[in-house]
Amino acid sequence: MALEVGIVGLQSSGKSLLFEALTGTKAHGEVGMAAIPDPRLQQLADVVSARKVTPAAIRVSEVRGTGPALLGNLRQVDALLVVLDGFSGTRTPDDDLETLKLELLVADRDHVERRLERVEKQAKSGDTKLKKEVEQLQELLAHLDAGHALADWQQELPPELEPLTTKPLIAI
Ligand SMILES: Nc1nc2c(ncn2[C@@H]2O[C@H](COP(=O)(O)OP(=O)(O)OP(=O)(O)O)[C@@H](O)[C@H]2O)c(=O)[nH]1
Ligand SMILES: [Mg+2]
Repeated sequence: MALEVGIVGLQSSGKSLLFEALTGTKAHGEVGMAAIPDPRLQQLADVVSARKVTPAAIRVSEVRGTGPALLGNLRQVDALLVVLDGFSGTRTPDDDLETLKLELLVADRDHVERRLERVEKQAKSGDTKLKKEVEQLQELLAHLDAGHALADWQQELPPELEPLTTKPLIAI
């Protein structure tokens, strides 16, 4: 399966332009493929007279804003590309990065809370595994509400969780 990255950023930070530059398409708020340039590929293809050459590619998805619902679309990606406006002179990229990280944290808190609500209902059946997850999620939510990062959580995370704040983050 191809590696997948998600583009996030505040309004007018250059998300769509980066998406376009990487994928060569203008499909805003969509998913595209970015070919990984590798000069060895054509050489190899020539040696074996390959009829078809398929470069390795990265899946790129762009979300059109922040907020838990939109950011939630990126729970499957392998890394986040945070686009920061360093060109207009009207913004402070460091501050925007902090704002973005906070948005990601809020989205993860929301994610944990929703999962807790769901598992709490399911745990009424008496399933001990689910009851244990309820306890874990309650502790995790308390940890987040105390202002701690999910990445600082020392115990193992419930495997069904798909947090955003533990993903590699590349600021652009
Ligand atoms: N000079 C300069 N202009 C840029 C750069 N990146 C984006 N722009 C311009 O800034 C404007 C906003 O860029 P977009 O790529 O549309 O930004 P966006 O984050 O997709 O914006 P929204 O989808 O509205 O949130 C456009 O006019 C771009 O051409 C850059 O690196 N340098
Ligand atoms: Mg855009």
